[in-house]
Amino acid sequence: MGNRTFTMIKPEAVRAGIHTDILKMITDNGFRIVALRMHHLSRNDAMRFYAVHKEKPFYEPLVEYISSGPIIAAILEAENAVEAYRCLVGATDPKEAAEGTIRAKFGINQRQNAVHASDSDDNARIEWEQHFVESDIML
Ligand code: 3AN
Repeated sequence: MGNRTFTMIKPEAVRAGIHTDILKMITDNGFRIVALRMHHLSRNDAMRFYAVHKEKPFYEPLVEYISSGPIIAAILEAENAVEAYRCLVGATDPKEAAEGTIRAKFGINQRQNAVHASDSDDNARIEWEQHFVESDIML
């Protein structure tokens, strides 16, 4: 199991100004931020990022939404990072997310669920390489 994962704070959370609370919750839970970037994904960036979902009915609105305003991308470090971070993030639907998770606290609905969390070591790397070059990342 790798010790790094990728997260993205989604546009509605950045727009609402709660990204600092989310970043604090992440570091308070033992994750070290080793790369951080706020930027606005183009429609093409968003399509590439969510390419695995391109057959799903929610793909088009998801692409539209994720490119609707600036996001914050980050690489997080912790032991067994992918699994540990998905645990902190909670279920996709904030209504089903366990108490004390990021989505239970900050999510609005299934689409506007505050953060993205990578689901495997391989996908984490593929995803962070869409936001960072090697020299952006702390050793
Ligand atoms: P997770 O982010 O919990 O791993 P995925 O990978 O299944 O969930 O879905 C990627 C993103 O697609 C979610 N973060 C969410 O924003 C959106 N999404 C997933 N399922 C739905 C749905 N049924 N309706 C609307 N948006 C959805």
